[in-house]
Amino acid sequence: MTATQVRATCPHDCPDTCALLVTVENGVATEVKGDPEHPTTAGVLCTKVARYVDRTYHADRLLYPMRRVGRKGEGKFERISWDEALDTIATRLKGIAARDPQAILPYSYAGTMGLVQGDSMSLRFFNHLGASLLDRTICATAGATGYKYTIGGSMGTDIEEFQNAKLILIWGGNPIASNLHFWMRAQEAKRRGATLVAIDPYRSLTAEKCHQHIALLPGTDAALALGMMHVLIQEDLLDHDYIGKYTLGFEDLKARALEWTPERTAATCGITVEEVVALARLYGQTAKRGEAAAIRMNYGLQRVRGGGMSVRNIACLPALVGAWRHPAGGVQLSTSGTFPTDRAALQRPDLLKGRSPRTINMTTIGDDLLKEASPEFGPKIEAVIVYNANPLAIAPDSSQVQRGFEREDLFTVVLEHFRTDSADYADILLPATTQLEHVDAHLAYGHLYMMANNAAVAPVGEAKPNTEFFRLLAARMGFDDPCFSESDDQLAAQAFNKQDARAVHFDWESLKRKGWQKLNMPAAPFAEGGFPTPSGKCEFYSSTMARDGLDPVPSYTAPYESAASNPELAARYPLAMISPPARNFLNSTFVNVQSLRATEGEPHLDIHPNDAAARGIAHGDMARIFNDRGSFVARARVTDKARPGLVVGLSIWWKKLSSDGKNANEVTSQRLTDMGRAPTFYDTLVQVEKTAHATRDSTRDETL
Ligand SMILES: Nc1nc2c(c(=O)[nH]1)N[C@H]1C(S)=C(S)[C@@H](COP(=O)(O)OP(=O)(O)OC[C@H]3O[C@@H](n4cnc5c(=O)[nH]c(N)nc54)[C@H](O)[C@@H]3O)O[C@H]1N2
Ligand SMILES: Nc1nc2c(c(=O)[nH]1)N[C@H]1C(S)=C(S)[C@@H](COP(=O)(O)OP(=O)(O)OC[C@H]3O[C@@H](n4cnc5c(=O)[nH]c(N)nc54)[C@H](O)[C@@H]3O)O[C@H]1N2
Ligand code: SF4
Ligand SMILES: [Mo]
Repeated sequence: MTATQVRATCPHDCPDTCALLVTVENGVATEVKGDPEHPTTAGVLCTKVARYVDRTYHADRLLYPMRRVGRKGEGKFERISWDEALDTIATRLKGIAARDPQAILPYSYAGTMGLVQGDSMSLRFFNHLGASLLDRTICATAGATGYKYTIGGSMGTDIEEFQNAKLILIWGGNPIASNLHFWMRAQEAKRRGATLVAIDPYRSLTAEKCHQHIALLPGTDAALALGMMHVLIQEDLLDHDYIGKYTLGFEDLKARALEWTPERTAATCGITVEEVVALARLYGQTAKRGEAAAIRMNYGLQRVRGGGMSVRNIACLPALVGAWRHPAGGVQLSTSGTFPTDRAALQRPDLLKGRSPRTINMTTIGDDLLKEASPEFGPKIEAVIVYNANPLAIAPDSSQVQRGFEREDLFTVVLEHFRTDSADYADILLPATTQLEHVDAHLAYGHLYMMANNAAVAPVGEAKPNTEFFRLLAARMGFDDPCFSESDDQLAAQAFNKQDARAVHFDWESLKRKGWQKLNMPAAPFAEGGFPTPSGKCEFYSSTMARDGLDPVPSYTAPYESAASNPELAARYPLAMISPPARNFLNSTFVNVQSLRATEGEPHLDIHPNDAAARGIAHGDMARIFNDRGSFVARARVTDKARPGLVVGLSIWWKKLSSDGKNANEVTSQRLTDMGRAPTFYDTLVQVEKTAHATRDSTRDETL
């Protein structure tokens, strides 16, 4: 028996984008390990992907195309051939496109982060067709927009520097669950004497292990940052030289920050005055001593009405204290903007040939699927092609999403590995390859390496890569542009723009051999300014924001759903609910891997002892969580990890693997953030009551 090792890349929507080594014996993958030589992976994988072989060869993998024979959502299918599947899809899409191709909608997100299997051939197809465009907002656009206004693009402190920081604010993130390799660096910093502070309404796994935890109310981070600015200014913990040379609009910022006394900040955030003052001093004094003060800002704080502004305000802090001067100082939100990705080559927007189709926001898919044709909306959506996404589980206001996908006149195609909640609504369900079975090129949003993924094994069953499905469908539709015959390797070779100094050394063949290659980037990117904003400075005042109709100076907007903004609603639904990722799932991926699901157990709701007692709820009781949009049940865990007034339902469960066939998105809303048109998952008021609802045995192996 000969074992070979194949270089691969973790495809999941996780900042770490680990380098993998796949052991293959007789054509079968037997082990997936972290590459010990890749500096950020350092030979370590999370528990989820350490089980990637189990997921790949899972008994429930979709192996061949199927046609729905039951009701929508019922999950009854019969096997058909690829020819029949492609012919059926092509015939339906041609008929719709003859009336208006905008009635066809792609729905995709980051099931794989690959630049090839993500959106390359697929968007060539939809651009050529003239289908509706999809606004891919479900995760990161609020913060990305707020950060861009301030810093100029998604770039910041290199993860490989964080172990040298003396202070790390872990702001709105839970890296033990969602950014493990950053956490390894933070722990190294801690061993070297750094102070770690978690800013999070919930005492997460990470907050528990930090020196300090500031449990503010959800959605109030923008206010906390303003309060910190106030103290930094009042106590002159500023880097005047840095501010003078490399920032714009300090006087405007100062005037605004002076309105945010520690008292006002503390009252807004639901914390103490001392916490505000001490945090600002710790941050400002660390930088003043010339030591590295770093912020790892993440996604948890963005999923509220003011999420974009929260990110913007926090992104102003390093420039005020000159933290960017140190390679280990500054802030990291996402590194994705550091990569010179050549999306135009991959996605070919020129195939639109001057047409500008309407854009549908993936966050409001619930409402949009139910809209009739109108001059403002355009044609009714008649077909949805779902790939790399599970909208029935992950999109907000889930019962509305379900009503949309239930429409008898909607034609739905789903490409998947498994029969997910969304797959159950497919008219045609197609088997897709996993990362071990296809080729891809990757960027990362938590480190600075270009990554390659080689196919380790042949496709399982009749599974095909996303690219191949769109190639075959393009041929069936009669699209004859040569771009539809490019191979996955040809696509991958166009992933990065070699004209850009950061990627001049990019060569696909050598990247495939090596597995990874770091971008050319200076260690402290903004030590001497050089921000990619219109002014080249860190913009405390942003004229772009003024032009976009936004407050050009850091400000605070209360959540849509809070006692401060909507007392009437808060009287009926007094508890704020957040539903951040569970450690053993990746969004809704892996929920069907029995060993991982067993570790999470079943859907839980963490509730503070006071809030539980007021409702007669004891630890282990079943709770019903509800508001005007819907309800779901979960088992109560009475714990002070949730601050008073907050309940936490770690997510994202498959609905059909929950006892009531529902999940946390029953109660989340389709309202959008202040910037970036993003969802407000963590801006949700609910009421909770004890219920007798029986629970299923979640350790039971499911036949899906
Ligand atoms: N294991 C695992 N890893 C993942 C994922 C997963 O599902 N599972 N998902 C991946 C994806 S797609 C993403 S986007 C990231 C998300 O991962 P993170 O960026 O870590 O974001 P979240 O998990 O949404 O939230 C992190 C923390 O923010 C807190 N939080 C909630 N609301 C607020 C608030 O208003 N202010 C502040 N300061 N904190 C708040 C939550 O309590 C939570 O502990 O993780 C990626 N990695
Ligand atoms: N309540 C609540 N809702 C949330 C969040 C939250 O924190 N709370 N987080 C939000 C965030 S941050 C995000 S990013 C979204 C995530 O939403 P999605 O991107 O939809 O993530 P997943 O649920 O993991 O679904 C991805 C699907 O793609 C499939 N897939 C993987 N690889 C391939 C492939 O190569 N081809 C095909 N065809 N399919 C593939 C997987 O099997 C999986 O079912 O969820 C959002 N929803
Ligand atoms: S999910 Fe994240 S931590 Fe786990 S292997 Fe993939 S990239 Fe690494
Ligand atoms: Mo995300």
